[in-house]
Amino acid sequence: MGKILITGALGQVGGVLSLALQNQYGLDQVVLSDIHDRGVHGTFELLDITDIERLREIIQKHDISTIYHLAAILSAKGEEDPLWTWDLNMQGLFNVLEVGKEKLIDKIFFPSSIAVFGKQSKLIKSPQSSITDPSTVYGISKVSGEYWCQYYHNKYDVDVRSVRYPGLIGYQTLPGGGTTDYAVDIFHYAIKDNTYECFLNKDARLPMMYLKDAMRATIELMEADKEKIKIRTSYNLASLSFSPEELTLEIQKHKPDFQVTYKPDSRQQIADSWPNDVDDTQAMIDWGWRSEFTLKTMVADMLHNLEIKYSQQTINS
Ligand code: NAD
Ligand code: AKB
Repeated sequence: MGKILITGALGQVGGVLSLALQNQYGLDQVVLSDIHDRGVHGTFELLDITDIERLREIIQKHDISTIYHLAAILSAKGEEDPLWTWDLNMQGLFNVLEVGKEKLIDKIFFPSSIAVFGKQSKLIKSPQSSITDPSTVYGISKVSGEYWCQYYHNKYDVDVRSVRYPGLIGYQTLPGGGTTDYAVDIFHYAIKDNTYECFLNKDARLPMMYLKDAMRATIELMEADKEKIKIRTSYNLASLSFSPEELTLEIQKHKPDFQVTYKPDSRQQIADSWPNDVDDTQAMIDWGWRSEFTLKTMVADMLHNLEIKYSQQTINS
C-alpha cells in the first residue's frame, strides 16, 4: 500500500483527520498538503489543488495511493464569491478524479455535505435519494461533485467514496466559513466569555456530528470492502440534530451562568434551506455505520477538552 495524501489538511476537518490517519497508519504514511504552511506535525507539501502538475509531482515523489480531498470553500464564505468557489471546488475535485482515472492513485475520499439539500427536499429525515435543490454555490458544487464521482467510478473504475457530512463539531480545530460554525464557536465563548451572540435563530435545527464520530465514519468507509460500497454519489450520515437553544441548554448544565443572544444574519437563510436531520439507513446497511455520541456526551467531551486546551493556552487561531 502506498501513502495517503490529504488536501486542505490545515482546515477544521484536515487538522483532525491528519492525526486520526497518522495514528491509524503511522506518521510516515501520511502526507499533509494545503495552500499555505502553518507548521504541522508530519510530512507537509505546499499544494494548490487547482494545479494538477504539482499534484502529479507530489503523488510520484511520495508514492501516494489514496487521496482524502478536503480542500474546498464552504457555504457561507462561498456566497461572498460564487464563481471563485465554483472554480476551486470543481477544479480541485476534477484534478483528483483525473489522477484517479490515470491510475496514479487507487482510492479517493470526497466529503460532500448536507448542503446538497434544499427547500424542495424532504427536510425531516432527508432520504438518501431525494430531490436535492441546493441553495448555495457550495451546495451546487457538492451535488455536482457527487455525480462526477459516480461518473468517474462507473466510466473509469475510479474507487471514489463519499459521505454527506453534517455540521462538524470538535475542540481540536476552528471552523472556516460554514453556516454550522456557531456550534463550535459557542463552546469557546462558553469557556472564555460566558456570553455568545449566535448568528442563527434559536430554533434553527440542523444535522450535526462530533468530529470523533465523523473521523471514525470516514476511516470505516475507506476501509470497507469495495463490494460493500453501493452508493457512488455520497452516503447520508446522521448523528445529532439540535437547535442553538437546545445546545445552549445542554451547555448551561455545565455552565449555568452562560448566556446566549440571537442576531441572525444571512447564514440563517442558508440554514432555513437545510434539513433538520437526514436518514442514514443506507450507510448503516452497506458498511455498518453507527454514530456513538449523543448531544449530552458530545457537550461534556467538548467542554472537558476545551477547558484543558485553554488551561494550557495551546488553542489554534
Ligand atoms: P476549512 O475551510 O476549515 O478547510 C479547508 C482547507 O482547504 C483550508 O485549510 C484551506 O487553506 C484549504 N484550501 C483552500 N483553497 C485551497 C487550494 N486552492 N488548494 C489547496 N487547499 C486549499 O474546511 P473544513 O471544514 O476542514 O472542510 C473540509 C472538507 O469537508 C470540505 O470539502 C468541506 O466541504 C467538507 N465538509 C465540512 C463540513 C464541516 O462542518 N466542517 C461539513 C460538510 C462537509
Ligand atoms: C457549512 O456549514 O458550510 C459546513 C457544511 C455543513 O457543509 N459546515
